[in-house]
Amino acid sequence: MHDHDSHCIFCRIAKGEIPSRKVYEDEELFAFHDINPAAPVHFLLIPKQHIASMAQVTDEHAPLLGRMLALVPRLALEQGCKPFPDGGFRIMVNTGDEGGQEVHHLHLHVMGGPRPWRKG
Ligand code: DGP
Repeated sequence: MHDHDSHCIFCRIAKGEIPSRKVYEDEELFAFHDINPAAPVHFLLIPKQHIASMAQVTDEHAPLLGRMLALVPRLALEQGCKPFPDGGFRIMVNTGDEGGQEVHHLHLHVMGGPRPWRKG
């Protein structure tokens, strides 16, 4: 149903083939804790469909990307981020080598919680 790359670690996580600490799942999306957290709250939100990075995103992906962004506030609160404006969160999308992307499956980093954080 979804484009799937059997060599992609995040495709395999979304399928449950590689274990992760799941935060959320629906038909199109999957979220799980980052294995190397840079902040007290740090999870990744991915489409189940294999999209290599933000650089591959086109108009046809807009509804999917919209769903991803719209889900973040709820998941961030559920994971312990304090409400805006005292709390809040950071969304980061590394893209390509020079963008610092290591895993070539589109993912939103969602980071929050009390500072200092390891990154920024
Ligand atoms: P990026 O540099 O934006 O591609 O970030 C990739 C993130 O993915 C990095 O923070 C660590 C995380 N990560 C890599 N492999 C795994 C894994 O097998 N499980 C989990 N939970 N996270 C992973």
